[in-house]
Amino acid sequence: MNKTLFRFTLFLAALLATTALCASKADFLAHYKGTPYHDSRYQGGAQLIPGKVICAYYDLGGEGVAYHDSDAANHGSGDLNPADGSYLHEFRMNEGVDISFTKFKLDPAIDDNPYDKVVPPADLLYVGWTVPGEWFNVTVQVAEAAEYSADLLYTSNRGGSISLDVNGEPATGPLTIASTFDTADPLAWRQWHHWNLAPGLVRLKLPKGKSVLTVHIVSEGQMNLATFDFKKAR
Ligand SMILES: [Ca+2]
Ligand SMILES: [Ca+2]
Repeated sequence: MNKTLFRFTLFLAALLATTALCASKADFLAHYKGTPYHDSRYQGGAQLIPGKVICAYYDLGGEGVAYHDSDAANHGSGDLNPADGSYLHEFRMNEGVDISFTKFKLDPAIDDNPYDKVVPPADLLYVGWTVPGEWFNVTVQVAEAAEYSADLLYTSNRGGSISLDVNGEPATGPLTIASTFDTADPLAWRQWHHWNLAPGLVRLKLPKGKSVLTVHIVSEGQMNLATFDFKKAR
């Protein structure tokens, strides 16, 4: 093959790959029935990248569309956190994804405890009671096509793994989550509240504009997932 023909073949291959990527995105978005989360307090629509993607603001659309959860009950909102008319206790309480929020200044300490590797913000909503096979979608709005990395704010009682899809296509493979279990903590239930940051855990390419991220619980579960802080990768 001469040089010109070789270059042309490379160009054609790249063009076909780009076209396939755009086609799969358009195809996925055309059929996707979920919509960006909004409520009386959060009206931001699609979550912005770069920026902090809040897991608890996963999409509207229900079981099988915007998420899959192992049971229809919300074990946090309206259950662990009894319905009392407050925003945090009743947050998405009729949806299957299990949600709670970080609690500070209690005795014994819950989320501001001495075993935190990183102290999270107070009253931060997070997805908990995670089980392998569960997933949730988040519609995002991406400022520019680029490779991005994200730091995950989380707790993990026994380690495990998650993965992310972009517009229905696997984008990361399994990502190992380090355990935050600490034998020094005398309180067994607090093993679910040792917060940590996994810097640069996620690395993926995103097209400009609207996309849907799917967060999968791959193994172990028992993780609390709060935020993915996306920045352009370096
Ligand atoms: Ca549930
Ligand atoms: Ca669950």
